[in-house]
Amino acid sequence: MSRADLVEINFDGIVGPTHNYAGLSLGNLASKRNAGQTSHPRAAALQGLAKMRANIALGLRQGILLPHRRPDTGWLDVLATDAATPGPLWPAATSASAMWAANAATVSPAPDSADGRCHLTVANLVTMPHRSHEWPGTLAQLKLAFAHEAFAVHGPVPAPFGDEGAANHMRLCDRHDTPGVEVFVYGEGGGPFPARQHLQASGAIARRHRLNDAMFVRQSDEAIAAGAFHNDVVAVANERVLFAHGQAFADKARFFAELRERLPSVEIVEVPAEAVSLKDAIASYLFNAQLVTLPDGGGMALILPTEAQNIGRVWEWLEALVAGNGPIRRLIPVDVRESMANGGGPACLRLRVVCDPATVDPRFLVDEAKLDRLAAVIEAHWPGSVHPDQIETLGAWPDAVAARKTLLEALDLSELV
Ligand code: SUG
Repeated sequence: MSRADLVEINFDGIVGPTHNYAGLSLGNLASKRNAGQTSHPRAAALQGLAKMRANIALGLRQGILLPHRRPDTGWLDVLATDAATPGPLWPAATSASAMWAANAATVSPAPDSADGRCHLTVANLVTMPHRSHEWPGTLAQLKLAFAHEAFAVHGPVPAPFGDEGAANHMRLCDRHDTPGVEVFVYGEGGGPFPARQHLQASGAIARRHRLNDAMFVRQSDEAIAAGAFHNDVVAVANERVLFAHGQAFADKARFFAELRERLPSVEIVEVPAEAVSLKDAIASYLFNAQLVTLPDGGGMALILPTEAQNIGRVWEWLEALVAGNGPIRRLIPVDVRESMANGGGPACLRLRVVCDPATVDPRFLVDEAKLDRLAAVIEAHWPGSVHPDQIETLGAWPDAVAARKTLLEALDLSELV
């Protein structure tokens, strides 16, 4: 069974005007390392747009998700004793973390579901306070973008079961439009850093999405301890290819054997720890790549952060990989340095949805001309730089709120204000 109208669309989160380095994410080494640095929201958003342009030029379909209203004064009103006076909760209320769209939702395309609909469950992101208040803003967008009856958009899995969306979910299939095996990767607590994805949450999503074929795979404790706060820092899948670090999973022998049984055509490209250590994998973010199928039989390409070129051992390994006869034929480095400094590579910035583009609200789809319009708004209204110490002084930050409003107006999406 295949449906030729179904294609993969990458929905990238646009970096909001409040993008800053407040060091909020325990277990995310880049976020801790860069805490207190000056960020550049305008450059960050433009880097994101440049990545989208490059993907459109490759012949890929592109969508967007919008920044949320930050600071989230509604959230502060509930939590802070004096919501008008900046205090310790302000950095968490001000974070532009919704840019990492891989954490927006878990998406199960129509061919995988018993009811033939594409299911989306918004991620609750309960583990990190600064991300725990993203889901209402994300859900509002998903309900608009995917209002067509081809989709079923679900609310979050209830707390305390942590769910971080597509960052811990991989889909393996012969082609995007054929039924796939959905792999949910969860962590167990007990290590130095929190395990953000809980098995109970993954199980609930698989049931709710009425999946015909789902697997639950434990992330290795070493990976979490080394800084892989999401599975997409050490593994990525596309169609029949799984590209993963040798230490990504707790019991890889069992996982790989079972996967081969369920999808005999699967090709597992494993990077052994002897070639690239977990430390180098996390420093270079080579797995936080968009592994995409190029149109017209061009094979697959890895769209990875330029940081992957900075570690000789990593880049040499990748060059040897594409020189061989495997399914991954091209390496395409992209500069998303501002997002990387908070632990978000090219893959973190996008949410993949396999669907018929005609069923998506066109306001969430972009082409070159629309990206030009968005770039003009960002150039004119996004701050050039922000230091986290300014967050207190900026308080309710009316300029940031107004900047986002201008962007929404440019997209005819004022109902999200
Ligand atoms: O949740 N960083 C994000 C990065 C998310 C990356 N996404 C994926 N791997 N899919 C996080 O840790 C840092 C914010 C700060 O420190 O200011 C932050 O939230």
